Parts: sequence; C-alpha cells; structure tokens
Amino acid sequence: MTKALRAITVAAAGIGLASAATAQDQIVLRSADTHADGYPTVEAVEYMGELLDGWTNGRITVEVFPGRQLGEERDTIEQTMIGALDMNRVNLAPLNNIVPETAIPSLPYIFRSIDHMHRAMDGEIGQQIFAAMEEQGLVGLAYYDSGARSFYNTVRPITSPADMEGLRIRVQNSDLFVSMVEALGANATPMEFGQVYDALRTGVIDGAENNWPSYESTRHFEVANYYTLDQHSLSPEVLVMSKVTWDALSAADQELIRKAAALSVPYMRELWNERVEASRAAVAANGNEVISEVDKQPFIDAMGPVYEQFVTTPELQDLVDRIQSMP
Ligand code: GTR
Repeated sequence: MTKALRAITVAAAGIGLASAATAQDQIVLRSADTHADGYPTVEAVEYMGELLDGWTNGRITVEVFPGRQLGEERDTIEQTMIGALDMNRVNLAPLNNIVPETAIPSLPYIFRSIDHMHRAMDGEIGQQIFAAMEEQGLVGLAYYDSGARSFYNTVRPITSPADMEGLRIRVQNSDLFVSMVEALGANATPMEFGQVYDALRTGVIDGAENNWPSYESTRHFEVANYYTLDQHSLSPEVLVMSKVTWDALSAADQELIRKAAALSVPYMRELWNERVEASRAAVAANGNEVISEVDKQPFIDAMGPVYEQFVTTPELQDLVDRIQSMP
C-alpha cells in the first residue's frame, strides 16, 4: 500500500471502517496494544496481519499501535466499542466491569494450571464469553496467554496474606481485582498500566501484580524488589474487534480474519514461553528477591468473598462449575 493511501484509511478509521473501505480494495485494521514493540501480544497481532496481507495480496492489513500510542486500555476499549478503533489486544481484567462473564476466567485460583486455562478458553467456555462480549460491541477473535499474575512490592517479602496487611497495591481497572486485594488485607489502587512505574518509584503505591514478562518489560522489577509467586490469577489476554468494523466486513473476510487470529494463538504461546524465560533471567540477573516457595492455601482460603461478590447469577455460577469440573 502506498503511504498516501494508508494515511487516508487511517484518517478515515476514525469514522469507522465502512468509510475506510469504500475503496473496497483496501482494509487497514488498526489495532492497539498497551505493550511495547516486541512483546508477544504485539508480535502475535503483527503475525496475524502478515498472514492476512499474504493471503489477500495486501488487500487486508493490520497496523498495530504498540506502547499505548492510542491510549491506556480503558480508553482503547471505549474506542473499540464505538468503532473508532478496529482491533484491540487487552487483558480480560479491564473488561470485567463491562462484561460480567469476563470476570470468571479472572477469578482467583479458578484454574489449576495453564493447561486447564487453555482447555477452558479454547473450548465452549471461551466461546460463551466471546458471545457475551458481543452485546457490548466487541467481537472476540483470540485468547492469548498471560501466564500467572503474582504480587510484587517495594517494602517486604510477602510469604502469606498477613504480609500484605496495609500495603497499597495497584490493580487493573477491575472491581474484581480490587476485591481480591482487599480480601488479602491490602489496599487496592486501580491505576492505568502506564502510570505504575512512576507510582512505584515515588512511593504512591507499594506494589502491584503481574506476570513475569510484564514485571520485566515495564522495568517494575528495578523498583519493586520482592516478587512472590502466589499466582493468584491466570486472567488471559484477549484480542477483540469492534463489532462496527466486523459488521462492515464481508462474510469471506470475516472468515479469513478468524483463521488468521486462530493461527496467531500457537505462534503467541511459543513466543510467550520464551519471553517468560528471558524475563526470569533478567530479574535474576538484577538480584531481586523472588519468593517462589509460597503456600497458596491461605491465599485461596481468603478468596471466598470475591467469589460471592462476582458469581452472582446462575449463569455465572454455571461457568464456574463447568470450569472447576473440567478434568
Ligand atoms: C499485562 C497485560 C496488559 C495489562 C497489564 C496491566 O499483563 O498484558 O494488557 O492488562 O497487565 O496490569 O494493566
């Protein structure tokens, strides 16, 4: 595509894909990601774009805007819902307040393992949650890995919920995560991802929680020395498309996009596993105190109120039961 044409389609995307695609031949899907270039989620969506580009001889392309260029997740989710942005790769957590079903895979300790999470999200459960998102204008395309989220802080090694008492912990913009942190006796501070580094450095917060690659890529590990592998949430990443964009596509193009998204999942998972190892190594080289032998039971026991607060309908309870009873 020529630079001029790309500029036109990008400008037109602000008023929806239908206008961008009036030329019918060129579809440029703009996609946001909070992570920097090179992060596995960014690479996966770029790969999906390369597949589409190849299959359509350049007719459909994806333009990824990494590193919060289009705003924090809260903003880009809104943009996607109204059709100002075509695609968005976010964590399920910032969707929890918008689509109650998305809270279920974010629940603390709901999955026994990453494998268990894959089986649920790659099957009927994942599809049911996609269907619920559609009512809010979001078409789910893929679930990506996000490993396990664990607590890190600047103050002390956490080995039990008692050690969390009084700490100010940043959480994502999700009431579920607020409730989880409060159930452990800490103070939850919802904050956008891009503000966490400075907040940790200046002592506005004492800690946060995330997986290995995010702890490392954001350099949070350089300011928050203690990382406790309590693995409280396996909340996966998700790639969504605006329903406004989706509905403007032909059925054949929708199918191509679904196919490319599906192929980007195993690609992402491989990159993810490599990145986890690289991040562990970077954190070890920095000499951080990693508390890996954690008795998870007291953390699990403290989570009862969180389930009570968020599993509030028979439908949500059914999702929980089906996940928990999976072999
Ligand atoms: C990361 C996730 C981001 C964002 C971030 C956060 O693990 O990939 O999408 O949700 O956590 O904590 O805000």
